[in-house]
Amino acid sequence: MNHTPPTHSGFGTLAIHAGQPPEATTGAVMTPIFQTSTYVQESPGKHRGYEYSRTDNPTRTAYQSCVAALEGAQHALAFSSGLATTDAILHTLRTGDHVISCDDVYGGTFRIFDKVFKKMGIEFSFVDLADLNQAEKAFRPNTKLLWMETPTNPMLKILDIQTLSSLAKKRGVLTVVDNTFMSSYFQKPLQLGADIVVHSVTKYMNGHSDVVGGVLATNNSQVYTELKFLQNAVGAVPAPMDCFLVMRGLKTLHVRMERHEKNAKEIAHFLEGHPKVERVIYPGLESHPQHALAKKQMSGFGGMITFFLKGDLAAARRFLENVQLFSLAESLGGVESLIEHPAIMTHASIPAETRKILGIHDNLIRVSIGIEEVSDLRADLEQALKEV
Ligand code: P1T
Repeated sequence: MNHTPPTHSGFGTLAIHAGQPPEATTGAVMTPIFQTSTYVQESPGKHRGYEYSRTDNPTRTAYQSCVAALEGAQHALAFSSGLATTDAILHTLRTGDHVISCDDVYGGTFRIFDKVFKKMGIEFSFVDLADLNQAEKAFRPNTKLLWMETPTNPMLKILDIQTLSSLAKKRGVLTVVDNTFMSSYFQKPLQLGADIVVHSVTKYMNGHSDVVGGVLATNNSQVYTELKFLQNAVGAVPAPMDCFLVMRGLKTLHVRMERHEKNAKEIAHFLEGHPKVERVIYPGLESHPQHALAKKQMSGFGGMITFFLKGDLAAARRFLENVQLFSLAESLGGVESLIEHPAIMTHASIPAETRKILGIHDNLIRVSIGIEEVSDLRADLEQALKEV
């Protein structure tokens, strides 16, 4: 029996089966956690495809194959965190190279660009890539990478992957899309022309807030070979147990994402109609300035909502201290609902001046809508808003 699903299988079938045939020696249906650092060799250099677990591990191989299938990619590589994935990609650059990044990125992504790689002589421009004019003007002769997060974190701006990728391609620049907020289920950057797609799998891909990890996928074999080399040479690989957990999480990705979205839509509408809320940003709302683009390039709107309270930092604190079911915590994309204050928490490493320009004000709240009963989530927000 051939247990490998054909590549044209539906998303849910690939999520459950891709890269995961029953284990050869025992028939175990679930891919085992190959908790080993090394592999016996018959003769020096003569082995069964595995020699050392930094280089390759069967649990990681299965997980990478599954992600590749979900992204419609030939290759995927897993890392020990989302930022370790970013680090590997930036290691393909040389001193004097230039990177264009969207201006609204996760605080940690900004930090590794601005505080780690800038020091090594890589140049960065942070640009509002939602403005195609600005995007076009940002290219320089030494531009090597175009980095975008879409939707952006935390302002949920939508960047036009297809147009931006083609602008980059014309100039021989590689495009990277951080697909963390949409997951492989709602957005397919490679099909829209991106060269590399990355995820913090810490979020929706794993979905249970019990793993920190990252992954990338590509159809460019040359890029893959270089990044595969770096995965081993730099060595920020995920442990076998984490690979197993993410793979288990992926099996329900399609089901979870549908529920995240259903709940988020309802909460976004509820917040939009609430008198203590100034403005709600959710790509699925008609009021989102790029709702049409979101509808075109995504197959769903996801579970992330950003909103402004009417009030100041004290009001925001009061609200955040009073939620009960939502956990006040960094991160997102887990089955449980999280809430946070970007200016003080996830985006503190962005300079205050820049935060102001981006709109990350003290009354800005970010929520990751989980898959609990939506009536309970709504009731919790309602009672905390009463305290403001
Ligand atoms: O935390 P890590 O797995 O290293 O991933 C970093 C990262 C990369 N890209 C995006 C879009 C992200 O949101 C993150 C991590 N973000 C959070 C921890 C957060 O709360 O926004």
